[in-house]
Amino acid sequence: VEASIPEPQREAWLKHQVSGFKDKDAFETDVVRHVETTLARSMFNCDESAAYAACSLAFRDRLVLEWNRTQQRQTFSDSKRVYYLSLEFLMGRALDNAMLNIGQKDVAKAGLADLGFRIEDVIEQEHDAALGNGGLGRLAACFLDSLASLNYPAWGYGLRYRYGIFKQEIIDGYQVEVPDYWLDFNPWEFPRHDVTVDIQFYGNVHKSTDDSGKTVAHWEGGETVKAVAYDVPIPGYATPTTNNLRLWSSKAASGEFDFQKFNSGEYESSVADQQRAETISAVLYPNDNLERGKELRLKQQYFWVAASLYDIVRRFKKSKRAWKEFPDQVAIQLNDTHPTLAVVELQRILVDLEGLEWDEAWNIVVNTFGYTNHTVLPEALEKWSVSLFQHLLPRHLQIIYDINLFFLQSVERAFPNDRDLLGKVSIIEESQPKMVRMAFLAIVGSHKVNGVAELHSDLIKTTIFKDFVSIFGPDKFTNVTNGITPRRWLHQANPRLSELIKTKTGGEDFLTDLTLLNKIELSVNDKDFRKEWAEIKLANKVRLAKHIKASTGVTVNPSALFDVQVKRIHEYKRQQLNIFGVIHRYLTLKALTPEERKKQLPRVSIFGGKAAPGYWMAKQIIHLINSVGSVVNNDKDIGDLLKVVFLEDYNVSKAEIITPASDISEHISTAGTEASGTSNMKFVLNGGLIIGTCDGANIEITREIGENNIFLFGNLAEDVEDLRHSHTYGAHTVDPDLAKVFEAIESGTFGAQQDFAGMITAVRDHGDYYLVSDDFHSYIETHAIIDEAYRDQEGWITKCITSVSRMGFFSSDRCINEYAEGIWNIEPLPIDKSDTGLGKG
Ligand code: CR1
Repeated sequence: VEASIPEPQREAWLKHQVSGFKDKDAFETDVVRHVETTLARSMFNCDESAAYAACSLAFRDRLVLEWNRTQQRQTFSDSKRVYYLSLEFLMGRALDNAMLNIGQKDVAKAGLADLGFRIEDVIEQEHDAALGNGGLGRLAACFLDSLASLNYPAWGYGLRYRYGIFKQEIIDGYQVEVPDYWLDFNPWEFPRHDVTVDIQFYGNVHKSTDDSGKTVAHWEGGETVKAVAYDVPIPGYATPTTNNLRLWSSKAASGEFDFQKFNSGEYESSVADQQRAETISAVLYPNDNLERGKELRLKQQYFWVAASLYDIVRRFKKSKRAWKEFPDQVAIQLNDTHPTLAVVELQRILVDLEGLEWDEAWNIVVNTFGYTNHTVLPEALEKWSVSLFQHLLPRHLQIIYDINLFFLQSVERAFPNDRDLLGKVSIIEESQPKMVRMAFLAIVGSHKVNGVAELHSDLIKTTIFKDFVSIFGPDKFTNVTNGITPRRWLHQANPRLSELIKTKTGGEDFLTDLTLLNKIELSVNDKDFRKEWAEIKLANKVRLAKHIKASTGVTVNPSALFDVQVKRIHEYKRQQLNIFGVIHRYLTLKALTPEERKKQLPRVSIFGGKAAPGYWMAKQIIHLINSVGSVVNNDKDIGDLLKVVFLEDYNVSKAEIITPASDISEHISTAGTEASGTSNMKFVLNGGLIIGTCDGANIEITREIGENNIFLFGNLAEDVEDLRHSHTYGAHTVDPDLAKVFEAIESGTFGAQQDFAGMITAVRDHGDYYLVSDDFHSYIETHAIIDEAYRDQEGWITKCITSVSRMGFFSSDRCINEYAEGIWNIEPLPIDKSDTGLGKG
């Protein structure tokens, strides 16, 4: 605190302390000032994007004050902090969220109107911060919202990608990827050019003996890259607490470029180093639930982990505490295995740089880390080749070998004569080439391992991590069922429903204690309430219908049943099952007489989601959905009875429009494959029902809302293995209704049949790994039940209201409190309203 202002001068600071706008006028003053000074524009050239910029800057000013105060408060209180390490933060837009969390959206709305703008149009100007792929990244964003809202001292650490997840365009029915350069204007980040860390790669290790005879390892040579911090304020809801998300950006360590080379005329190569360094944080890998083992990805991971740990350790060292107190001050959560190198890096810092004994250091490490597993899919479990490690991080490889040695020795002591076991749990897989198993390293290096829904947490204990349960005992393994923030996913996305709920729960407290939702169940028979409920759903559907028209050109009838599946495209999520079902519906309608058709219930099948650029089958699925759409949507026999649309570029801000507008949404993964799912929670919270398999959080949603309020179908996780075995490779008899669907595709009904051959062969000839045929009949029958249930509108609304009232459990606040108590051992930091944040001196 050398830069601290001395006591006598502090009065002047307090006198001039900037305060947030108190009313509409003050807000307008700030906006006009930002337009005229910060943006150097005027009322004669202020468009919506300038209004967005100025409005954001006005809110940012407010946010920054609370942010500074929060940081000072947390520093002075010296309490334990949690650090959430995630390679993905799928934040979406920030302005609307800031206005709502601060509680000044009404002020902004009125102020913007005075100045000539509609707040909705201003909000629309913002580019999504899309630094993530799907559920894992959005979960991290919901967690940040809850951590701040609950006043926990917490930081997020991630990478500041220059390009987030690509923008998806649909051209002639095919996905085309376009780079998403989102940093043109980003008022929500603060570059900290004074907060930098030098990160080392490659080089070699030599060992020496110090005066006391101890061996010391030195990692030398190689190349250095600079990490620069960019900070993003994270406002809590209805609290001044504003936490920090720190994102690292890579830069060449040695200035801008090589002057010597430049002066000698080698212009191109003079910038090569700079470009190589900047490549590290240039782009987010666009894979969801898939790892590809690319060197640059490992570089990203180490770059981010090393910078974050340096920062965390630097902060701890300022407290002058003894090292053994580190886990009392610091909890670090590993969001999947992506940051697992942090375990090794902390051990390296403690042993190589700080001179601690191995065992003492290791104790600290294990007590500091917790690891969350998000998937059991084998293709998503990270493994890195030993040779890549040797090349890129030679000292870390040695430490991994030592960690493994000591671990295996302890296993051997506990389970003598079990050679087999040693091979099974070794962090090093004795394959060709040898691989480092990151999940095993994360387990060994953490004091708690958790799954993200009950079924998933049970599955990891009985399948992929089974042997570790025998070794460490069952208490190390726990469950924390995922949650979502009701601020963004109800209050922000569905303001009218939020208002209506408020009238029945007695104020806005349900947004901080979601269990209060149960009060609306008392109004389930209240006529006016039900009427208003139905009106809101319809209005949300009208809004989505407009979006569909604008983005696809297709006109849909808002009173049709909206059937939605939006999520990353993946075979395990089974969009193919959905589109095969849609084709079945189409064929059935075609076979009816015009008279019979009139009795059918109109449906709109809405799809959205990105395919990883290299995922051929996922791209084929998108193409089939679009091809079916162009046939069905133009079939005069069908009219409004069936429409099929694919919404381009599904992202967080589009989810905010889509989620409140669904009647039924699809969560239909092969049982045992979807760890949790979180959009299932969002849809139910917004008064939509779901069709789902007994998978992930669907099971707990059923338990909470009751099985009459959910449409479950399909085989159970426990039967999946046997079913897979029973499929005869090469000649699998498919379900007869599905066979008819295949016939239609193969006869060219939806365009060139060879375009979709892969999807059919996967089921018919390649063993149907995802059980599409096994579940098809049950899927079709369940959709027929849904049609019937929807005809009974009164019964349907009762189901919706009842379900919403019972969704309290799925708040990310509940989830974060469970982590805080069961894994991190941290407490919220109470807010003293009179606190100036300047501390006591
Ligand atoms: C899972 O597939 C889960 C999220 C968040 C995903 C999804 O079911 O809801 O994590 N897993 O826990 C993942 O991305 C790499 O693994």
